[in-house]
Amino acid sequence: MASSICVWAEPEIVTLDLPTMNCAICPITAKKTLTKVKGLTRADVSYEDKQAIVGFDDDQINPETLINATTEAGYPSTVKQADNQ
Ligand SMILES: [Cu+2]
Repeated sequence: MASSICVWAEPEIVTLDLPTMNCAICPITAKKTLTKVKGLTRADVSYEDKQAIVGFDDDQINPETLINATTEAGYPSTVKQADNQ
């Protein structure tokens, strides 16, 4: 579970809140935007939850890169604290 000290090049996963997604097309647009980001390994965007589960290679990008990408597409996002659910 705890992976704060991780020597493996294993992809990070963050959940982004995308509160401005307001129709069924939004997650498609958001996903398209995210998948253009180099280093992205996964993008599951849920309109129902207004969030995106995003995997990325933290050698190449960081959550801020992802936030910037969605914000540029019109969906300002924040990292949801993933302590548990
Ligand atoms: Cu929309």
